[in-house]
Amino acid sequence: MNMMLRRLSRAATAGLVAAAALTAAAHSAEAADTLGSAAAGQGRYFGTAVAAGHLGEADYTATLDREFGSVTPENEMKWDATEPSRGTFTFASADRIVDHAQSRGMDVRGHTLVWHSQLPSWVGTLGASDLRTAMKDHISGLMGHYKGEIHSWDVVNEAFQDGGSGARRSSPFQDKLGDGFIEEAFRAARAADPAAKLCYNDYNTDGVNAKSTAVYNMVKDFTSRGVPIDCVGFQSHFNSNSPVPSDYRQNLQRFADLGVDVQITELDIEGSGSAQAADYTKVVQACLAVERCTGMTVWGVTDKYSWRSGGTPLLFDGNYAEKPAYDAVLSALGGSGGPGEPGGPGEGTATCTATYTRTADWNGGYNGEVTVTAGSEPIGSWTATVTLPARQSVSALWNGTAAFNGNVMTVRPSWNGALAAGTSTTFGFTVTKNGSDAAPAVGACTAS
Ligand code: 9MR
Repeated sequence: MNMMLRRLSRAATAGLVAAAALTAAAHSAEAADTLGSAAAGQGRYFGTAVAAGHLGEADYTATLDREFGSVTPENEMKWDATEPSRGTFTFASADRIVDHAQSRGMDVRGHTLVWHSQLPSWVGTLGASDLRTAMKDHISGLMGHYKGEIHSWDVVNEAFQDGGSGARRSSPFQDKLGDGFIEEAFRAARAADPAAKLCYNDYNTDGVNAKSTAVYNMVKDFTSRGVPIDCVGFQSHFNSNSPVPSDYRQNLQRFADLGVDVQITELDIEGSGSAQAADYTKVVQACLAVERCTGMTVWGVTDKYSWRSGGTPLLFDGNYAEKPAYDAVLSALGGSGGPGEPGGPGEGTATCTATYTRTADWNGGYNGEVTVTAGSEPIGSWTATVTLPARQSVSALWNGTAAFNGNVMTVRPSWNGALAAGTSTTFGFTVTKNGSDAAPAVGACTAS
């Protein structure tokens, strides 16, 4: 497909997905029992970094699709991945993530346009004037490809040094273009996609310190001079050397008071058990306490694929089981009864299966029915997920209660939770096709 066709089809898909997301939002207040739906109930998004290479793994995508409302490509939108040689753009891996997210009604964060790392070597060889042109071309080429499809872009990443000086970090951009490269990048980004929120993103800026104060002063300068900036990203990679700062909320608040949104963009906290859970609680509570903290992203779905996998810093273990940190985040977000929570499904050894049939069909819609059957033990309750194809929406449901996260409908019993071993119940729903006759996918049934 040539570039122009690709852009047109990307734009068409984005419009349809926006409609699907609106449908889902109308239902999201009914129950808050996944990270994404619970956060949505607080007016926030809850996202994760995603690697295209893992999307073929069923447990990975099942967890991603069930729990998260936003994705950030972990490496696929970086300069080395998208413009490995000058003027030649490669979008296949990033497209895969964006397409997956859009088909499930998830938002996408763009990461990242201008960064000293994962930068192809040709960029460093350019003289100042050529480098300026190349930077602007990279921004317009990458943002243009996804125009209208990205809720926030990390325009510039990690431009400040660690330590007490608050100085800029050496990079081809800093060394050849000077401090002004950041402003130039933001202006080029606004022109390339006026609908995207434009963020500055960094680490070790989570508490009040010399580095965060240097970023703060830059943002203050930008807002006072009308340089386009909408948000600041706080990566929030924590461990025992870099714990959750006690002034985290105050730091987020001082940036918000400059008139920009704040986002937690790459959250992970090394550790385990209740200590890790308590630290995650602090982070979620800090974001919820700051009105302009619009959402949180954890830096990966499962510990086994984390960049710090040895430190087990995420919410799902290597087998996709919810960790105490998961329960803590869900609870801090106001959710309850999530999979694996006390009293929720996924506890104990009871099992169930779910099968789907279409029981009625007409031009604009159809009725679906899911049969839930208990395994060899009696069950007290069950949960089944139904993933709707793009464009379809549910207009009615019976013999169950539904919560929506994007296109994923999580159904729990209304009166029909308890089943003797080997017996079945059904729930049904009416779908508006909106031009798509595809069948929904019924995911794993969990029993408790
Ligand atoms: O998680 C990313 C890892 O897979 C890459 O190897 C690494 C290369 O620099 O980048 C990691 O993501 C980084 C992010 O892009 C920017 N902030 C720090 C993240 C962790 O290193």
